[in-house]
Amino acid sequence: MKEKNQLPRQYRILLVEDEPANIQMIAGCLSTDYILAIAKTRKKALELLSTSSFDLMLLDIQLPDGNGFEICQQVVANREKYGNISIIFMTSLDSPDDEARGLSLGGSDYIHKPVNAVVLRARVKLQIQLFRKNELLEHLTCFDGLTEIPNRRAFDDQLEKEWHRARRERKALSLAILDIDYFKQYNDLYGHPAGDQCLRIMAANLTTSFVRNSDFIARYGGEEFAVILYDTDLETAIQLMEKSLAAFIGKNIEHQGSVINACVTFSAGICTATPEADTFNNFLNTADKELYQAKAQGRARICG
Ligand code: GH3
Ligand code: MG
Ligand code: MG
Ligand code: MG
Ligand code: MG
Repeated sequence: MKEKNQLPRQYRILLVEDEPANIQMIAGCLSTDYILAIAKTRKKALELLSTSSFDLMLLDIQLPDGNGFEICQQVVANREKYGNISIIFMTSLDSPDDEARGLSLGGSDYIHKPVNAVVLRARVKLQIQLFRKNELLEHLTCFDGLTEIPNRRAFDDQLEKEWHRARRERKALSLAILDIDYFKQYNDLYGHPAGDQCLRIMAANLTTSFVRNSDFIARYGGEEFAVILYDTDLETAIQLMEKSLAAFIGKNIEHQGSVINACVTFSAGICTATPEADTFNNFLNTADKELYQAKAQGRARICG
């Protein structure tokens, strides 16, 4: 399957190895096809893992200041910090017990030293291919294929996460549900492909309207979108959404079937949860009710 809108990228490998001769041989083997970083100690490996992102780690077990099993355990237990890296052990510990241990700790492969260059290249290539497939699968699971923004599933996960974070950190959390006005008529008048294009423009407009790292936009379903604004009170959320609506109207997408305007507009309902009040279940419902109000009051507006 071809990856959409994604240029092939160079994969990054972290080599954790303390023997100069091994480093030289492995670097010679891999550095033309991959971006390679080298750590000679456990300390350096963990430091590099927490400051840059890698796709694969080739992990020696016997290191001057610790061992590879510990590194693997630490990475697997702290994925948020160290990322979704694949791990290949590469070691002279060749007992079945050690090999089984490495694999049970989360290693994807276990290579015995001395390493054969051809075998190493083949095994690394295989792990990178698996990594790529996982990446693609993750993308397909969480992103909407039409607009290339997060989908409903990703939204549900994010909302729950942000809800708990807002409680913990005692912050306000705003949620907006948006719905394109008279979109059925738009499809009827201009055709489904034009409708699809309109949805893409809507998504792109939201992407440029909400730029903070913590802002989260999603296609909620059909012609409905959702925006999660962390640490944002109702007044600010409404202001931001008004701006986004104005920018969208400014795109001037002709819509002769719209009763209110000659161009495409949207309506939005916003709800803000404060740490002490509200329950999670009411949250989405309230935003939905506000959206209904915006529609009832004439559309192309924000209610909250
Ligand atoms: P309102 O102003 O009350 O929101 O009216 P509306 O016509 O926008 O609402 P309605 O729910 O009647 O219609 C939504 C339309 O959105 C109907 C459906 O065909 C269209 N739609 C949903 N998903 C897609 C899509 O992926 N592509 C296109 N082109 N249209 C879609
Ligand atoms: Mg060693
Ligand atoms: Mg709708
Ligand atoms: Mg509807
Ligand atoms: Mg609609």
